[in-house]
Amino acid sequence: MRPTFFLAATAASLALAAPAAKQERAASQFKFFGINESGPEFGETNLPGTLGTDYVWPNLTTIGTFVQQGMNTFRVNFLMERLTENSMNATLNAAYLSDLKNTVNNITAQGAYAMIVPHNYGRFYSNIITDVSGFQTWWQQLATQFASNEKVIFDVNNEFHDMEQSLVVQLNQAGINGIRAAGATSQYITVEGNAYTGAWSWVSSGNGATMGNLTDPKGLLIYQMHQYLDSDSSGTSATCVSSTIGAERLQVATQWLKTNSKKGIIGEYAGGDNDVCKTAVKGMLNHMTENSDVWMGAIWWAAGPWWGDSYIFNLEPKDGICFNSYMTELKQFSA
Ligand SMILES: *[C@@H]1O[C@H](CO)[C@@H](O)[C@H](O)[C@H]1NC(C)=O
Ligand SMILES: *[C@@H]1O[C@H](CO)[C@@H](O)[C@H](O)[C@H]1NC(C)=O
Ligand SMILES: *[C@@H]1O[C@H](CO)[C@@H](O)[C@H](O)[C@H]1NC(C)=O
Ligand SMILES: *[C@@H]1O[C@H](CO)[C@@H](O)[C@H](O)[C@H]1NC(C)=O
Ligand SMILES: CC(=O)N[C@H]1CO[C@H](CO)[C@@H](O)[C@@H]1O
Repeated sequence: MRPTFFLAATAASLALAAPAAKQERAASQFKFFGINESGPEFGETNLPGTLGTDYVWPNLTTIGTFVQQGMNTFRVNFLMERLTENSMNATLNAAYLSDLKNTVNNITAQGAYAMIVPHNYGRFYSNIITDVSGFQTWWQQLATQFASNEKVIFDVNNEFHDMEQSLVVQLNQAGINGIRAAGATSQYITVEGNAYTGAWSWVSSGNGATMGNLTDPKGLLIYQMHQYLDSDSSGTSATCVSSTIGAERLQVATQWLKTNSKKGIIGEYAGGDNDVCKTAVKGMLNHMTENSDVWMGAIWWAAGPWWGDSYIFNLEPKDGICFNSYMTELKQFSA
């Protein structure tokens, strides 16, 4: 365990050094580069749960620190059940919505993008969502709240898995339709695939054969994939398979994006605090900037006030294991 005073001092000096570092960094091809913000989706076994006990909103001062470091995209994770209790077409919960809007508006007022994502795995109260039109209504209701904020990015749902492939496609299309019907017509939308939207398995899982048919009248669709570098790509180990695994695991997805003339983003990735992972992460990001005709950005998993000292991918400035070890490297890729 690292002494806290050391982390605090380093965070402060990094913040002060930010303007100079910004000039030194290599020009990046990324449009979006940032961090997942966790907290509002915590305590998912206690619904709706209590703010401050079961869940927490991101620390906006911390987001300011990341913006100074060159990060321009924050993926704000939240739960559908806390917005619409019991039914997908329920009235939006005023307190949760207000906190979500406050978070989003603060991020976008800082000039960054706020990607909002129901962290629901295609489920509502643990049941696979089969009410496709209800899901469209749900998105239309929420997107109305953000229709005029051009720096919002809509992420239809986090990591569908173990579902009918055709249902995953239908739900994504319903999400797109609901968002556009809300009058949110200028924003990017990211769709996610089945099988936890893994980049490494994008084609073998069946996503590749079906997801390409999604349509957006505004042409602002981005395919969001996730990629961890541990043995089973689950993001549960700080050990990476090899120092080249990052670029290797994206090869097939890169080719799919090119063949189908689509854009992609890696919405979750991380590596443990060790040299093999650091090289693998850099290799992955380099592969993406070399293929910036299809890859638009990358978002680290994760920051958030409640991850704690021991979380292997914690990028929170105060106590995050990865803040000191990765921030300098990541800054080179900032958008
Ligand atoms: C947010 O972070 C700042 C600086 O890292 C800290 O001073 C502040 O106490 C935090 N706020 C909350 C509510 O935890
Ligand atoms: C809300 O959805 C339920 C099904 O989940 C449906 O029975 C009900 O009619 C809907 N209510 C409105 C106002 O749309
Ligand atoms: C964001 O919130 C922080 C913490 O409340 C505040 O200090 C800052 O001024 C806000 N920034 C903007 C752009 O609203
Ligand atoms: C579109 O759907 C058809 C069948 O419904 C399928 O054969 C085709 O491969 C799909 N194309 C893409 C790019 O997903
Ligand atoms: C890879 C990883 O850390 N996944 C975690 C993401 O966050 C949710 C809750 O927000 C956890 O349940 C996952 O384990």
